[in-house]
Amino acid sequence: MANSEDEKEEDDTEWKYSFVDSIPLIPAAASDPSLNRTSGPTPAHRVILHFDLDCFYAQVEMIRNPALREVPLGIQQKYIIVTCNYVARDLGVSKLMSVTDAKEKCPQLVLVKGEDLTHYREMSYKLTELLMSYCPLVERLGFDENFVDITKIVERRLAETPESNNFSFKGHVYNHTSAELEAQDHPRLALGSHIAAEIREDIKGKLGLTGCAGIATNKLLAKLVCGTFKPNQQTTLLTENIDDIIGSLSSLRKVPGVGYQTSKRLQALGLASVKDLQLFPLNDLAREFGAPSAQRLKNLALGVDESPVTPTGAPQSLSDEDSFKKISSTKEVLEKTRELLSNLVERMRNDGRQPQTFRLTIRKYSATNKWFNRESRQCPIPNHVGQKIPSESSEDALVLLLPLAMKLFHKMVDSSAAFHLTLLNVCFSNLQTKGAAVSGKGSITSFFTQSTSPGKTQQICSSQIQALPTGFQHTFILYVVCRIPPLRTGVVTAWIIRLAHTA
Ligand code: TTP
Ligand code: MG
Repeated sequence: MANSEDEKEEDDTEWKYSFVDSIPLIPAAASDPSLNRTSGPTPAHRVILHFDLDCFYAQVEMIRNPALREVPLGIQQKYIIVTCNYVARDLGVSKLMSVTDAKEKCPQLVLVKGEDLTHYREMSYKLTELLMSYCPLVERLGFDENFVDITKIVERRLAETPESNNFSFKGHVYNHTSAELEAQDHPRLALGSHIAAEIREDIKGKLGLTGCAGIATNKLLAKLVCGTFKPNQQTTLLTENIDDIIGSLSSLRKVPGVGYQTSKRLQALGLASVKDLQLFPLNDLAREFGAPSAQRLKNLALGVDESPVTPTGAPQSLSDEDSFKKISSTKEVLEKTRELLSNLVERMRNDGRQPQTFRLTIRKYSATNKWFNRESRQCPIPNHVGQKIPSESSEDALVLLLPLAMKLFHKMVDSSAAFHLTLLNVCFSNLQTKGAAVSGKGSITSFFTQSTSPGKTQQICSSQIQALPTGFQHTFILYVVCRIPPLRTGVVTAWIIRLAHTA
């Protein structure tokens, strides 16, 4: 049953990992047979978000081909529609319908094969990575769901909020039409709803994806409330409505955490509804499932979930990107790449792992395909450069990475002709923990750092530059440039561009 998600073991069934598989039994609950909702270490002050993207595979396909947005779209795996867009849902198609039934319901349904998960997986990790830029406590659940524990962010905001503040909720509040009155009594959840809205907006802005969010005091409740209003909406669950939402579940199988096998065993005990489970004696339940699982089931039936948001593990790549109306000169590309790389190197340094591969992605302007017109080139990161990234000399790494980036750029863009870019993305992948990478010798950067100090670099004369090994000259100049304020780099930029171009 228990089978936690492991990124290193990601495979084509990753979306399948369900809540029941991802939550370990809680030993503390086992030793405390009371059913008290406030027992255990869970503070009622936790604020947990659950994100679930709308019609995920279909959204990815609609981003890749915007023409699909307006038509009923089904994603087909073998003979099943694994998901469909909301246009198709309005016409009676539903998830997991057979292709035959779906075509019968909606003859104009457009089908896209969804067996190759590459794009879905890529987008899935991008989402988790984006969430992790808010806070490290992000737990993946399948491809398109994530829990985020934002308690600390909320506490910080609360501390900064003046006492006179009038709290309000963003989005829906479960079982409430007008939530203004409750907001003062639930400042944390109210703030949580604002943070959820900000994050959803960011997901839309950066990845072009819409989704739902649930805001509650634990994972179980956040997941339950998340789907109350779909698509592209969010709902907050107040503690006084926990019984309502649990009571609304039509069967035990609807309780996140109760899988198929468990529900069969409960059925065999004569339990059909959530109410049945709530009332069933714990001791009898323990005889069938053992004390820890029995307590866990009882807790779930009461909306109690003390399990922490357990970070799924570091992503397999880190990237940063920016989109813009127009970049059409190599100088702008260099400046933007430098800015992005600087942030990324900093994040990579905090991460502590050493990337082995660098990828540059660009998006060329296209009037017809605004979102998914991307092109990438990648190259290995020389070990002496990679080693610098998670170290104190990460700035030096930046200097060495810029020419690599520009070289990749020139592979994709003929800069002697006019070009129009709308996005740049820099990415480190193949991340290895310290010691795993081959140790490098003779780092050109260490040569620079030994022979120059930042203050002195601007005084280096051209003969010294020319004395450097061919191919490292441009690197050295970039090293200098990165140490002087951006506004003063203009003069040498043209030179650097030429050097990077020929590298
Ligand atoms: P879901 O989140 O269940 O569905 P969804 O995101 O498509 O739609 P919703 O708006 O209702 O959230 O699953 C996420 C993706 O997982 C889905 O896009 C396709 C894939 N999937 C399968 O491959 N097989 C399945 O049986 C299910 C349910 C989903
Ligand atoms: Mg979804």
